[in-house]
Formats: sequence, structure tokens, C-alpha cells
Amino acid sequence: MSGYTLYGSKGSGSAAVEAALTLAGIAFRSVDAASWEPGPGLTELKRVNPLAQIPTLVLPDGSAMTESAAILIHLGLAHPASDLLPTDALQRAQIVRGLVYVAANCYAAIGIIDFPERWCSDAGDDDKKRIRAGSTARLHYLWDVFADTFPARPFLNGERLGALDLLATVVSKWSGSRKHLAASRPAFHALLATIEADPRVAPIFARHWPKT
Ligand SMILES: N[C@@H](CCC(=O)N[C@@H](CS)C(=O)NCC(=O)O)C(=O)O
Repeated sequence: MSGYTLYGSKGSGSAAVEAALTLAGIAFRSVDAASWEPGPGLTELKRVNPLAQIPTLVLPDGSAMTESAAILIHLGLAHPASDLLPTDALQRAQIVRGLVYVAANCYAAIGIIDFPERWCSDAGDDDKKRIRAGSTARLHYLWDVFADTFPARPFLNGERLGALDLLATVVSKWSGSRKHLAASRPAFHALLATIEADPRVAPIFARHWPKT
């Protein structure tokens, strides 16, 4: 086995890992795959991740990494020169906390909003609508708490753009979170725009979320 393989899709969480690999200067093979896109990519993805979720990253030894926060933490620890994670242990602890916060709270809420039928037996259209409405309100509250808890100095990662900036910027793209944050936490909303405009990652954001 050799090299990294990233399974992902346009506008998905794989954008955060793509940006992290780019910041770390790591070459990778990209496979277009998603559970909602039947095809050869999905068949290949299912072989390495039984949940068929993206991002999934296959490492050079052939082992599979899933879970966005775990992938970013691994890349940061394995490639310290990338600045994906702070070198100071206490600063790094807060970044790891932030990454797990986004994955466990915000990303998980997206999974319910996208697939409410997975979380309620015999869900009818009205049930799904109510699950989506409640989960979306909770998601927006979770982002408000994130913005109040993780200060920008000037980046969420600290002095340099890193893993927490990437994951927060990508996961806040969905389910009306940016629109909500523009009103509720304008400084945080502006920071997210600054992160995605950083020249090192701007082409990736532009490709995943083209401005029409
Ligand atoms: N816990 C995972 C969640 C990943 C996830 O839900 N990814 C979405 C795309 S953004 C997905 O693949 N959903 C398809 C599905 O669950 O069937 C992580 O943090 O990476």
C-alpha cells in the first residue's frame, strides 16, 4: 500500500480533511464517494468504512481513519510542522476539546437533520419535520455556545490557522448555521469568512461551495 486516499464529495465534511492535507503538504488520491451517491466510489468506501460516511481517509499503511476530529488530530500529531495542532500541550488540549465539540455536538446534529428517519421508528412526514426543526434549533444554540467558548486569537487554533478553524468553518456551512450566526454572533461569523478566504484554503472552499 502507499499514499493517502480521501473519500469525499463536493460540499461535504471531506473539505476539512482536504484542507488539512493541503496545509500539511500531503499528496493524496481523491475518491468521489457518498452514501447518497450510488456508484463505484461508494462500493469502495463501504469496504473501508461500514457506515459509508465521509470524510474517510485511508493512510499509507492501508488502515482507515474515520471521524473528522480523529482524522484532523491524527494529521496534526503525525505532521507537527503543519501547524494543524498547537505544540503547547495545554493549548492543544483546548483545540482537541473544540474539535470533539464540533464533531460530537454540531456534526451529530447534522446527521439527525439529514436523516431523521434513522432516529425515530416509523417516522411520518410530520415527525421528520418536527425532528428537523428541533435539531436545527439545537444546532444553532450549539454554535452560539461554541462561539462563546472558543476565542479567536486571532484564529480558533491560536496564532496560526489550524484544524479547529477548518472543522468549524466546514461544519458551520450547513443547516442555516451561517445565517443564524451572522445575526447572533457576527464577530464569529466574520472570522469564519476570514478563514475560508485564507489563500491556502480558499480554492478548496470555492470548489466545494461555489458562489453563484
Ligand atoms: N462522525 C462523522 C460524521 C460524518 C458524516 O456524517 N458525514 C456525512 C457527510 S458530511 C455523511 O457521510 N453522511 C452520510 C450518511 O450518514 O449516510 C465525522 O465526524 O466525520
